[in-house]
Amino acid sequence: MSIPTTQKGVIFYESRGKLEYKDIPVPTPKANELLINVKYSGVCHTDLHAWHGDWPLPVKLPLVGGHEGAGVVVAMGESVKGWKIGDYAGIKWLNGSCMNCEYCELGNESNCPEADLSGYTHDGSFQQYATADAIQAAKIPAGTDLSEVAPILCAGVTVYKALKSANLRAGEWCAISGAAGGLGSLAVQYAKAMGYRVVGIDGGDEKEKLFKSIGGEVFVDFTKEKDIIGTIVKATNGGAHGVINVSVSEAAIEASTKYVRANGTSVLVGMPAGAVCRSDVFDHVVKSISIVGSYVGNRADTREALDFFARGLVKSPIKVAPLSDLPEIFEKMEKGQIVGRYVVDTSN
Ligand code: 8ID
Ligand code: ZN
Ligand code: ZN
Repeated sequence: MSIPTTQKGVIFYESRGKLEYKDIPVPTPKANELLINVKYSGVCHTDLHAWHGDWPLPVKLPLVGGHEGAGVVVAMGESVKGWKIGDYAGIKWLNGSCMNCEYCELGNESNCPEADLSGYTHDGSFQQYATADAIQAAKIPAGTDLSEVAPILCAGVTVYKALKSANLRAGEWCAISGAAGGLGSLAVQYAKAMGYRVVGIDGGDEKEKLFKSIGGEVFVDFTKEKDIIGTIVKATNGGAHGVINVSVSEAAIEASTKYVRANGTSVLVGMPAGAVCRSDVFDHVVKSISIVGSYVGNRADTREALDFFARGLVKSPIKVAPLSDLPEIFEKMEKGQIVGRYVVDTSN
């Protein structure tokens, strides 16, 4: 297979700088890395946070973003085991970790102090050829639709792990705040497949339509409903047993601490810039609620999340656009106008 020396990619040189679609060099895989010909990449809100410089963790500059890349292995370093040329592979947020620290030892690799992050500290999937640590790269079964599987690699894995962190039992109520966005639209489906009843919070008729079409039971429109907390408590007969916070809103996160049921868990996933989670201490104690953070997932979570997808229990509500459209996709995302997930096709 002949590998070119240059390729198309979207790169930016400074925070909020121009997103340039242009020819850039094809990277060379290190001894432990795969070179993946990326066919499709999901566009996650994290990519927008990275471009904005929203978080206290510095990004590599210049940067090629993207961390939901699905493609084909075209080359590999000399110490790679368990992969062959032509295999389908996925690029995840966690590109690689040390595999030696106390966190890695227990399978909590995303918490590794040396975590290397695709589209953040390591050039990611908004290019035609990207490198990925062979240990962390996701194995995608042959024959999988690469455009549809792309969002599973971050959004799917993340919400699946977050749902596990909510410790719910079948038949219990799960609230999903941001239910028709990229993560939310997958969270609704994983929650259903895991046996939970779903109440979703998001804004607008198109988002309500998507939510209902993927199995959501009760929709609360935050742009219209004045009493979001009261409505959820009533609909769930006492509050949601668990909440998955995937909106990019500090106010929505605070509300989740109020409509969660006694002994329930509010899981923090979305990370609005500079946000603080406020919870009334009296209620927190008397209702004995838990507020927990959840950060992507490990290799087992990835395998399991992909398995739900492969069995058809979870479908990706995607819109495919050319990679060169990334600036317009970011603009829509900033305005909260995306229903489901955009996936970019790297061939144009
Ligand atoms: O591992 C992690 N913790 C992780 C992994 C991946 C992504 C965290 N994230 C974070 C992202 O960085 C981002 O902060 O999760 C957040 C959501 O990512 P996304 O799903 O990719 O974003 P989106 O597609 O823009 O969806 C956000 C949804 O929230 C709704 C919007 O309408 C949109 O549908 N929303 C907003 I903004 N305000 C809301 C509100 N007040 C709201 N929904 C309900 N109430
Ligand atoms: Zn992501
Ligand atoms: Zn480590």
